[in-house]
Amino acid sequence: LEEIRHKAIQHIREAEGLKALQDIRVSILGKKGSITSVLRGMGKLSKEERPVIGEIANEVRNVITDALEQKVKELEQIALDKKLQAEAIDVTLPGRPVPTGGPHLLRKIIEEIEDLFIGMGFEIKEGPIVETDYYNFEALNLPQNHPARDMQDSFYITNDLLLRTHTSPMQARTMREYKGEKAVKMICPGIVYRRDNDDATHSHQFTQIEGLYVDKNVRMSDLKGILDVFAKKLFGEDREIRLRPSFFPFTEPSVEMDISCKVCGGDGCSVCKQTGWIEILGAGMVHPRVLEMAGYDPKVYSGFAFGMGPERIAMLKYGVQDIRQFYLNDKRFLTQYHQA
Ligand code: FA5
Repeated sequence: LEEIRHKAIQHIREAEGLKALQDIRVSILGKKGSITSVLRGMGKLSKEERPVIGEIANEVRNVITDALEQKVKELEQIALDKKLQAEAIDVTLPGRPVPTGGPHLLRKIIEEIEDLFIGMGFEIKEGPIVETDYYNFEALNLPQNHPARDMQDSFYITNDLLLRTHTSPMQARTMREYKGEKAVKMICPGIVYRRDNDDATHSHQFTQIEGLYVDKNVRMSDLKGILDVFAKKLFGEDREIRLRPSFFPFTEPSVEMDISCKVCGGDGCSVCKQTGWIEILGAGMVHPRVLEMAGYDPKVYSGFAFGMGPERIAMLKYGVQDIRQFYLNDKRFLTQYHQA
């Protein structure tokens, strides 16, 4: 029995897992276990020996049972410690950033311009990108075969439908909607298409923002005043604007607006060219024929309109060197401006 105890305790101490302990339990205390067979053999012993051996056997069984329980607890504790260690969370580690999107630079500049004009009482309109020949040209005083149609190389879909070449059709559409009665004060951002060859400052797909203000007594000085406020708010108080005579069939007189820029400062250095001025929009007083065709009496109403290119404006404001960057979907370019 002493030997059984001695060996059992040693085996228990060395056991490495619960399975090994179970095997030890069976081999000693099980039906065919060593202690069990000692107890079974008691019948063969003499009367005097029986109680002595019985007591020792019971004691040995208790000692082994205790040792087994103790070892089971130890192993369970080790397993728990291991698990806790594996699942430990170090709250002092830096977080892993979750990549998030952000508005496209072009969307941001359009929203900024929208906010400026909303602040001056303009409403925002949207119109169809697939436009009729009538609204894109005829309603804007550009009849069939008018040479000025060549100024805008167009993508035709059918004889009568095309991808709009500018946002100006929304002048005619909005005036029609207002039925020649109410004042119109709107801007309309949107995508336009031209068969231009792509280069650093030209894209075959780009955006424009149209502006139209029609009311009684709207004058050229109102146009100049609004554009001046717009330029200063967008680019800074030190900027100046300059209007140059130009030609559009739907405005008379027509102008192009330049904004002053440093010839080679930080912003838009290459877009600024060498003159210190850069053109950002076309504008003018709405042509009487255009008012008339849209149902407004030119003897009562007058108005101004303008059309600008937000890509060129964003290039100037954020120093973007190539207009194609807006359309390449290169995340390295786009994410630079998420905080801007
Ligand atoms: C027009 O499209 C006129 N509809 C603007 C207008 C509206 C005049 C209302 C008078 C009254 P223009 O073709 O110049 O004009 O284009 C206007 C602006 O669009 C330009 O100043 C420029 O900023 C931008 N733009 C023109 N072509 C391209 C192009 N291929 N890529 C990028 N931007 C362009």
